[in-house]
Amino acid sequence: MKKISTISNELKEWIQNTLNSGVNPELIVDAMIKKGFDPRYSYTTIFRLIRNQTVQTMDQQDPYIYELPPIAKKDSLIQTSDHNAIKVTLRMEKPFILYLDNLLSAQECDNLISLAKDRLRRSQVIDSETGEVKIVSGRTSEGTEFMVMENELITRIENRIAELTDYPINHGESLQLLHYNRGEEYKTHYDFFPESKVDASKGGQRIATLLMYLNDVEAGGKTIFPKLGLSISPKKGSAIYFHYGNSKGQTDRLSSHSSTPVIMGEKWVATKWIRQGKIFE
Ligand code: PD2
Ligand code: ZN
Repeated sequence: MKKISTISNELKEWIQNTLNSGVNPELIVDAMIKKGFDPRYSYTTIFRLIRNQTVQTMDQQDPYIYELPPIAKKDSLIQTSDHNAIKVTLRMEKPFILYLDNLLSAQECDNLISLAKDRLRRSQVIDSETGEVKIVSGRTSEGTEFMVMENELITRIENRIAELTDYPINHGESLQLLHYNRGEEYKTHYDFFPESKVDASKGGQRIATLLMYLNDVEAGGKTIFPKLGLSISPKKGSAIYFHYGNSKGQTDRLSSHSSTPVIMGEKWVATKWIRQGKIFE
């Protein structure tokens, strides 16, 4: 079988981050060879990355074209029919990011946590190369999901998110709840799918994330955007909205983000991923 001798941008970034975290380069070369990469190509690629030399990738895409999402036209105090004091406390344009205070009430946060507590299981990730769903060491949290409109609380929150973002409920995936104990983290990743895994019959690409903080974390557990130098500390009831997909089907690589290890206390978040099109009728 012919050996692979090109890498994707995503794999290149993963190798770079892994090298930066101090992993032995030989181990990375071995892993590449096991995955079917040409041995000579694997060694050369790693040497070039260590020496900060250019490595061509197969999917060097055109520059991302920024389009403002519907939420961008809202002002600094946002009202929805059931909740009237969502406050925009930070706004970034490229990529488009909002930090929203008071999206959920303290009672809603507590109720979400108690509903999730009995159904937690180890979180999985989508492999950015293959699209496969799997358990990995880079995501050590536990989580669960609520079906769209599963109960009165979920429906109320989903209606609020739809009004806030101007994307109807059926563009939203099921709400995910994540729980991180001390030491747990979610390493740098993108929320969008690899292009080959975008399924037009299921709403297509993910274009935005709303990440809601359900408790205050004593230390650690920040959401960071390493390419932007942006770091957000969880505050109960607040949320960040970030947008990374445009109408041309492009995705914004500046949106890579992570959750740093919890140092003291625990961390609870709820994530709503929004897709370009309808997931259901
Ligand atoms: O818990 C977080 O801060 C976090 C960070 C990055 C959650 C997600 N990504 C996610 O759910 O995609
Ligand atoms: Zn994420």
